[in-house]
Amino acid sequence: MSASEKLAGKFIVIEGLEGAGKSTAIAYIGKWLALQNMPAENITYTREPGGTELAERMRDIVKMDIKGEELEDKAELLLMYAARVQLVEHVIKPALRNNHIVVGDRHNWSSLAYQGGGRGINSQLIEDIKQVSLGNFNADFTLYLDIDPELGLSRARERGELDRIERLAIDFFERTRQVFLQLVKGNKSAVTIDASQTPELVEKAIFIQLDNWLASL
Ligand code: Z5A
Repeated sequence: MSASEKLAGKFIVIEGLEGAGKSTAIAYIGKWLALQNMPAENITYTREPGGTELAERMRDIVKMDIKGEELEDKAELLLMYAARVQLVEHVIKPALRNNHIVVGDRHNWSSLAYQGGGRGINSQLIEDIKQVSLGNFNADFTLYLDIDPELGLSRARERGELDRIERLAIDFFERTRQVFLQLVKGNKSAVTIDASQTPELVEKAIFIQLDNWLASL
């Protein structure tokens, strides 16, 4: 079986804190897929929250500041899952059925890390919401880009104004990071990439991990 046949119908996810370099890493994954002769028209890229018209509107709500009304943590969590259900049902599952490879900028682990670790919402409650909304649907392979939150936020700051979540205190991101690290530890189909390295080294590390994963398929 060729590499592109093995990769057809698979869902790869990139996770990490802001400024970890997810957008940059996704371009490296695209480059790697081209090396595997995966036709560009058979690659679907997604981002979360977002990726459908309704999910993008939910993304706007999650990011916006409304004077005099705080978005409740549980409302934020539910919006993340509402957006995810729209994306999974309308884009990801149809693409996988069509033998596309799907490359996701964030997925379920972001909710466990940000809303669970960062906000402190009970992880069992998040698991229950995940089960109710997505069942056993999961990524086939997750690349977690690990970065010290100070460094990630300084990169994000250089790019422009910070949004509602990005302005939270550093310990929020420390807790978020710890959950990501735990999730990778407990999952055989996930790896950590040191995102504090130069872009060239990050690219190299991603290629090695993707090669290893492909060899295991
Ligand atoms: N969120 C949540 O709370 N719960 C959920 O379930 C989900 C999401 C799904 C999404 O915002 C927000 O929603 C996010 C989590 C929350 N919270 N915040 N805040 P987003 O999509 O707008 O933001 P993001 O996902 O964090 O992406 P980002 O800020 O755009 O970061 P990035 O894609 O990881 O980084 P980048 O754009 O590739 O790189 C950042 C800069 O660093 C850029 O200038 C690069 O040129 C530079 N860069 C990249 N790599 C390197 C290296 N290796 N060295 C030096 N500089 C680099």
